Amino acid sequence: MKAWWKEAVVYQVYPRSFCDSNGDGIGDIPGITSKLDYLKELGIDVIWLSPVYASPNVDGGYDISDYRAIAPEFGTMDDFDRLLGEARARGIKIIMDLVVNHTSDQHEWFVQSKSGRDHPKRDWYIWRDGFEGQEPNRMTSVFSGPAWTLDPFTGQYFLHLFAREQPDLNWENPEVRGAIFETMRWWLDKGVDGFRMDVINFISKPPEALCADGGPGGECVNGPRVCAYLEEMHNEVLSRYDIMTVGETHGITPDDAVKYAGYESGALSMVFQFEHVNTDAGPYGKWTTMKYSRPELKRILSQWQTELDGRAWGSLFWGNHDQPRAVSRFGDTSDAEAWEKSAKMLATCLMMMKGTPYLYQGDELGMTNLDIRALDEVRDVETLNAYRDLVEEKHIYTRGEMMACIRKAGRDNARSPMQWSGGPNAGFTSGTPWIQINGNYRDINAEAQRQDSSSIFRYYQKLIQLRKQFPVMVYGRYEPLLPDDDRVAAFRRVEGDDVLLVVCNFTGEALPDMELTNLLPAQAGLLIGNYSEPAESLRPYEARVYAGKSAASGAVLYDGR
Ligand code: TEU
Ligand code: CA
Repeated sequence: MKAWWKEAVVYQVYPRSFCDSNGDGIGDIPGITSKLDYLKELGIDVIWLSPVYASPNVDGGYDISDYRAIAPEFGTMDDFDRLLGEARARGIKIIMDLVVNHTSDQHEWFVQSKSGRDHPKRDWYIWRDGFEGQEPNRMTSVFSGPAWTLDPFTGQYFLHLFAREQPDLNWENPEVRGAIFETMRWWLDKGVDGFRMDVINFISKPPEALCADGGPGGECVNGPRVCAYLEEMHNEVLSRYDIMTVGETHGITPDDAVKYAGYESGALSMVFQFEHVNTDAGPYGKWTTMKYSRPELKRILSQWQTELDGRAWGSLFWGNHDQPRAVSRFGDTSDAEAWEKSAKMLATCLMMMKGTPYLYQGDELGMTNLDIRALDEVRDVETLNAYRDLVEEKHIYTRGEMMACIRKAGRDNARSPMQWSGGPNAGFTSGTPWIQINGNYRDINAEAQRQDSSSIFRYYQKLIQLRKQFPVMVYGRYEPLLPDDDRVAAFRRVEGDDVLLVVCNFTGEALPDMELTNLLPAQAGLLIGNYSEPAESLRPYEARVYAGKSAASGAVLYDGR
């Protein structure tokens, strides 16, 4: 079935780093509004807005203290309404970040919950007695250290799967669910077009994981009632609006994706899976300098395409505000040529697979990782906690080793300000930016790329236009090709007798032995590619897409014009 959100291209805005309108060094909502024409020019359909709610900002706004207020540093509710209206006037939809696995510890609900063991909101969070004067069990938080923190006033521990300033809500309590659903309706009635749901498969905790027995605790992903809660959310809220929803779901299999977002009975439009961005993890998770595995990446991408076929709609992304920059990670930044070619190749591969593509701000310019040299340049709580844990407490890494891991994998890499121009502060702010600006902004910026018809920006723009022109790019079946050749991602998209052939060279080598001719569809024309001169065989990081027909017929899908 067709749906607008299957045809859409989504662009993620991380507000703090997008555009600062008033010179306080912090990106804000009027700043986003001022860049809508830029986004329209790029051609995107939907903005995923990372949190703009009131927040003490311990975790970049993912610690919310009031779900119905805008953080003053981002603007006012009037500013938000104006953004929504101006976006709509340009045909751009906005989806909000829904962060309801946890709140901030400053949220009124938590303040009340911790005010006394008998408070009616006590049970809105997850409280346990300690075990022999220690944490209830040995469960650890995603952000290092114990997942339990003692509240000295009431003498019990509360659960936090992330920072201790992010207590987990108790979804078992129907009042909690009711309050969340009401908030969701409030935003939808205002006119937002859906939600990206933060760690939504963490909301149901297996009872064993919470045992106060001093044991190991347990995994809180894909718990026993996730589906039940999502179904309830669907009935109470989602099914009443024409919206899109995407669940952030770490640690899922394709079968889980079908449970949460299947065509038949899934509550959500789609989910994000993360397997393909975990092939460069090591014994200490993301904190390693290991390169990603090309064969693994290829296998995973292809497997998700194949396994979701006919069962669930997929989502496509190379990065987001939690991941390093795509071109630094999966491409090649060793010289200007490799940078440009590999960024365009990644864009091609992403946009040509089946699913809704999500671009992260700055990826359309090929923005790269930050060169963080000192710990006091780090802003991200996950990174700072991991440093304390792995360097200071466990002595697993030396300072220098950990700094190398941070440069490769830290979340600040994606959070440096948008590079709008080669002018002061990259055109992001007239003040002092809250986080350092990438030193390469004079070479890599929006102003320069808008003036250059062969830029990465113009290439993304063309890919997005093609997606509107060729329904096979959206709805076509995915057919893997050359499964044993790790150097390339090669596949077909097929819809009726329309065929696209996609070949992406993930290596920095020319591939003279790669035979393309026998893969070509009938009446093939080159739809898009990242080299301007034709050539027989694939060049370093070359990407090519041919459009044609499944058999020689009178019709031509694309005649090269
Ligand atoms: O991320 C969930 C999450 O698990 C991440 O912490 C991820 O594992 C890690 O950052 C990878 O480097 C979501 C948000 O996207 C993230 O920004 C929040 O910090 C987190 O939830 C808590 O709300
Ligand atoms: Ca500002």
